[in-house]
Amino acid sequence: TMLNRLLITGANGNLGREMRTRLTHLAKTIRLSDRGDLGAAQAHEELMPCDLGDKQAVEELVEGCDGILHLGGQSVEAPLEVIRNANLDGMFNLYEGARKSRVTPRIIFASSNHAIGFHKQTERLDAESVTRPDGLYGVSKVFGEAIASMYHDKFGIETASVRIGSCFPEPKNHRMLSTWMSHEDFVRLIERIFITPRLGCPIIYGASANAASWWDNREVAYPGWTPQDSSEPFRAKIDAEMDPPKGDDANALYQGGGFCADGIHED
Ligand code: NAI
Ligand code: 15L
Repeated sequence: TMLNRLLITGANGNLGREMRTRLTHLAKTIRLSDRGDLGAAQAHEELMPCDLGDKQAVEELVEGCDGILHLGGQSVEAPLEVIRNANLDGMFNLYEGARKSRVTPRIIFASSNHAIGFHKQTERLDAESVTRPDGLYGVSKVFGEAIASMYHDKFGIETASVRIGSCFPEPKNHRMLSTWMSHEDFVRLIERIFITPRLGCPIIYGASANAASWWDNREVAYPGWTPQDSSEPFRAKIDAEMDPPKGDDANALYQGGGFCADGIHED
């Protein structure tokens, strides 16, 4: 084990439930948090449910953790009020907790491709590319990356902001042939981020080794992550199940796909 206590936020979510069982080799103790009931604690687990918008609770949550996998938050488009509480206040509260904690944690922030979603699918992006959020959700991920950057420059807290593409058991449509990341590749990335001696504050695109990828991680090769999986074996199945999106469909035009065509959710 390389960590003493790893905090996983969003532990009841899609990725949180996967990572709860797949990261047990990384830490002596795994502290789990989400809003709701987290079920029964295993011997190596601590359960600390709370709302990310609750500053005092989040500061207590972070205290004593040397690693944080921050998956908690609003994970699709929503009214600003919802996004503000979970992704703006929540991110600030987490980093204030990290700054005040007796142990400075290394943090993985689950950012999203929706921070860059309005780039065309014909473009190739790297960590230097400008952000082009495709909704308030995407804007909140840009904010999160900025919080991580500021706490690194001001206080030396190290964060990897991972712009996750589509992390599901399988790619579900043609767009995801470009954006898909397997759970296994995500686990390997998390291992490398916690193992690398000096992390800094990189932005890393979270995608498997897809032939149709739009993203280039060459500038952030130093953690030594090489994704092993590829969406290509799923292409025939997707072709058989659905037509590819038509030329003027957001799913064919933009990296963020359908999020780009959605309106704003009013409060
Ligand atoms: P999810 O929606 O299944 O899980 C998010 C969890 O956060 C939920 O269990 C929810 O209860 C919790 N949460 C939401 N608001 C909260 C609050 N105010 N206080 C405490 N907990 C709160 O999302 P998923 O798919 O597991 O994604 C995890 C993270 O990765 C999210 O931050 C998401 O934005 C990001 N991400 C995921 C992608 C994917 O393909 N699954 C793609 C890009 C980013
Ligand atoms: C995300 O950011 C969402 O959290 C996830 O549910 C997917 O929609 C993913 O992006 C995607 O773009 O496929």
